[in-house]
Amino acid sequence: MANRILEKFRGGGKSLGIFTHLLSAPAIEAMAYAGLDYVIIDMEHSPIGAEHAAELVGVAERSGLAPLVRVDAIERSPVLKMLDVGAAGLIVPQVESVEQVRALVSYAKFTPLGNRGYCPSRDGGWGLAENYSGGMPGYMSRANGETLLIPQCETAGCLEHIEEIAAVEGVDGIFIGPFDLSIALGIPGRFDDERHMAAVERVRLACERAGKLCIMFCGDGAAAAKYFAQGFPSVTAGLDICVLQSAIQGLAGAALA
Ligand code: 3PY
Ligand code: MG
Repeated sequence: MANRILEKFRGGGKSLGIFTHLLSAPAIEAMAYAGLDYVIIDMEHSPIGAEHAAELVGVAERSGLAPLVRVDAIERSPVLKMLDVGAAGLIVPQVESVEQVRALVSYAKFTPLGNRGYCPSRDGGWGLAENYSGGMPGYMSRANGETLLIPQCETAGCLEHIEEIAAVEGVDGIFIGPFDLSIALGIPGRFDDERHMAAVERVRLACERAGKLCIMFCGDGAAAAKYFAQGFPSVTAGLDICVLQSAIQGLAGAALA
């Protein structure tokens, strides 16, 4: 299935996504009608496990949203499992070093880029999906080109080496985690601080120079519009449970005013 975030990036377009912590199939289906390109199933900051995440990958895909998964460790097992079940891309948190990024490439990309292990899996329709039409070599090279490996920049180590990390072959983009980045900079939650804004722009430029996708996370549509205007090709705007909460708070406020 077409990877909407990648297609938009290659075409010079903007893509918009959201994190899900509701972990609900109907919620993902409902979001697909609302004009988003992708959903990030969050294994880092939610209790979701691999089996449930795999089901939601299928739900998102059938609804027309590119299913991204944020894994919860820089390890072979979660990377391989989520790619095998058909994630269109992986976001990897708390990356600190170029060495960790090279290890991730070896887990996530087939040879010649890496050392991803192979077994017939849902991702290739167990050998019968469209992306398997060129047989095993065709599937492997398509998976390498179309499945996104996206480390997060949210630690001091990653920021310090961001130009080198963004340029690593096999890295498809960088996802900025503004909360953890602000903690790393010693200014928790101060996204308007010049040091935070400079770090964010540094990551964006590193990606632009390397020809890689750069995804910014923020809390709402107005902030997303600002980041698109700054030149980000993709923005993840919010967390579905917070969007729901804020809509209900608005409703209650209007009803009880
Ligand atoms: C951060 O802001 O630290 C993130 O990882 C976004 O979820
Ligand atoms: Mg984070």
